[in-house]
Amino acid sequence: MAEEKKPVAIVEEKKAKKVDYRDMTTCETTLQMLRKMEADGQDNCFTRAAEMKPCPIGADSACCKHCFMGPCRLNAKDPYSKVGVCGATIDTIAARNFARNVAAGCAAHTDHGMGMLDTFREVVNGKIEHFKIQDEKKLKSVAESIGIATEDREVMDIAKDLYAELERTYTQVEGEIPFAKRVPPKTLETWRKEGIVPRGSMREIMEIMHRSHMGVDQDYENIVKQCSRTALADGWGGSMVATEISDILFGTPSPKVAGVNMGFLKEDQVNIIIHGHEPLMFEAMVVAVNDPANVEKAKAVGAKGINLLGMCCSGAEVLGRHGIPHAGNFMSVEPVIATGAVDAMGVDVQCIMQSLVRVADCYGTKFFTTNPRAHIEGAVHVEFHEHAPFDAPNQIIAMAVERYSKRTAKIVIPSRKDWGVHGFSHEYVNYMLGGEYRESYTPLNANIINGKIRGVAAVVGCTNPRVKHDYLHVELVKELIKNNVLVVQTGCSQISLAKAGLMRPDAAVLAGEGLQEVCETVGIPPVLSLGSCVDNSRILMAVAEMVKIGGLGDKISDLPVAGAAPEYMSEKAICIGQYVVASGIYTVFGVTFPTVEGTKFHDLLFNGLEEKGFGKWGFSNDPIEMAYMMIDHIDKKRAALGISEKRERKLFSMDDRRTAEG
Ligand code: NFS
Ligand code: SF4
Repeated sequence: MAEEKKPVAIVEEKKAKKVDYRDMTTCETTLQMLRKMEADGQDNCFTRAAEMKPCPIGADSACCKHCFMGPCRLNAKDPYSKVGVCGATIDTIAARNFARNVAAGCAAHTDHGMGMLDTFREVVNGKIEHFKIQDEKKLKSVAESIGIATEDREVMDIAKDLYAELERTYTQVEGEIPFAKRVPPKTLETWRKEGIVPRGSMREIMEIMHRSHMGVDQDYENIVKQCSRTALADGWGGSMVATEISDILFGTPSPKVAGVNMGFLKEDQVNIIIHGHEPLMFEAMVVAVNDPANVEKAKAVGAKGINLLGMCCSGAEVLGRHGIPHAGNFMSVEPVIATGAVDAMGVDVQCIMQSLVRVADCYGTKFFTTNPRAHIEGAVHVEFHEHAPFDAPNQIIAMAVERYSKRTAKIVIPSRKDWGVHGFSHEYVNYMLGGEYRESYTPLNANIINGKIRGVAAVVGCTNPRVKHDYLHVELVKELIKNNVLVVQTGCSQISLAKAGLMRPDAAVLAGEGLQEVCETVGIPPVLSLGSCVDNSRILMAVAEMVKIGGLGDKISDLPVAGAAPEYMSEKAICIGQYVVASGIYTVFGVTFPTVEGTKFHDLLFNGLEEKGFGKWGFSNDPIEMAYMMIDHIDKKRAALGISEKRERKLFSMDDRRTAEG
């Protein structure tokens, strides 16, 4: 174990800026802890966001630092009045910046997926014994979906072939990624025509980095093609592999009642939070906290037991897979430490704020990095090794127990606990609608055609201190279900809605009449929680299935569906948005969008892509407006399918709403 380093002292002395926290979050436990942080003189991402106004030129993506003749700043108010030193136009500059966001987002998801595949290989080769193939049914169905024979074959033989085939998702230099076989043929045809079927993610990321280098691709339309190709290598590639391998190794989620919020911390237990994205260490931790030897250690210092909670995306995965409680989404990670009740926090990769080292130091929480790719200055590094998966968890537990025995920080645990149903997978949706012997999406399509369900919306993504935390997610989803739109969710967004109680079956009363009837008949909430951000691949599988079942067109872009990430912050979200758009789905983002309105690049993303047979981007910061943008789109698709007449209720547009509100 590395020696404990002192946290960096950059902001130690600075007093947190005074702000009204009620304007910043609708999450009452986060609010309570933000106030505590203020009283304790601690800054947090909300106060830092208030102090550091975003650079307006950067926010519009009107600057370039791709070479050292610059950096070059263009004028977003008059975007064609200037060019960079090399002559690059606003369209080239913004498209190249966007391309690099996509590249980083794709790299994050595909590296995660490749890590899962590495573990799978070692399991298949017999070099890792602690993890096993737990879901043989899933293994077979994934293998069959990409043309691997399964009949009368040994599980391990199928698994070996599956490994070899899926490795191509990353390393292949020519041809199409394996999961392209899952794409509805007409959608795939559009991709082929545009030349954007991904080869392998390494190749696509390499090429996009090359093409966005100074002086290479300087045609925004051509750059956007490579953005789509790279992003698709994430959605139908790296992310899909991450989801499928996780299901094969740890089990495909099925619904279970589970808890969300800070109230699940326990004062009389050793509290451990795992925060990050890869499920491997978390899975080992689930076993380790139940190991009698570890429980004994906790009891020996007077604790009643060990209480394990998740945060962010890996938390969302184990919430659905094992019912492990979830402490909160991205904006709640600093506040949860301020409870003083977190004895240890272990993190791996992605969305880990560097500030956590300092916050943990202030409240006495032991803070560990665990992944060789992600050390943080000042944190203790306890590396997780999948060949000896309990070593790191056991060390973290030991340190957490020690901290419990020496707790000095004042402990304030907010009382709020929210319950809901989590763990819907694409397979479970199939089963719940059709039953075990006739698993099918047919009832979903039928209810869309008969108008009880108007359409399906995926509401996903981060939380962001630049907008009111949880507010956009919750208001958007409420408006959607009120209008009979079934909502599916992943990532931090689903935690916002879980806290608002929308993942309980009785939340169906908030839905429109048709959706309510379907929810009550099937026994589901109107908002389905699907897992982490890589599990957006479950949404892709669901829409592919809807096309396959028939009656709703022959490509994804025909479906009455829409997507949104109202409070996004990460480059991964941009990549997700681009693969969802390239797959054929209208996708609306909030916060800010890295383009200048009125430029050709902006117009391509927001209009032109749809004309080429893809989805398109949309933007709004008003959740109600966002809802009606999505509903209007869903209605447009219904009309094109000739099923709009089945609905009696008239479309309630933004103008109607404004009139109604007087
Ligand atoms: Ni998605 Fe997960 Fe949350 Fe955003 Fe970060 S945790 S991968 S990026 S902030 S939803
Ligand atoms: Fe400026 Fe062109 Fe260099 Fe970008 S690539 S920094 S626009 S000179």
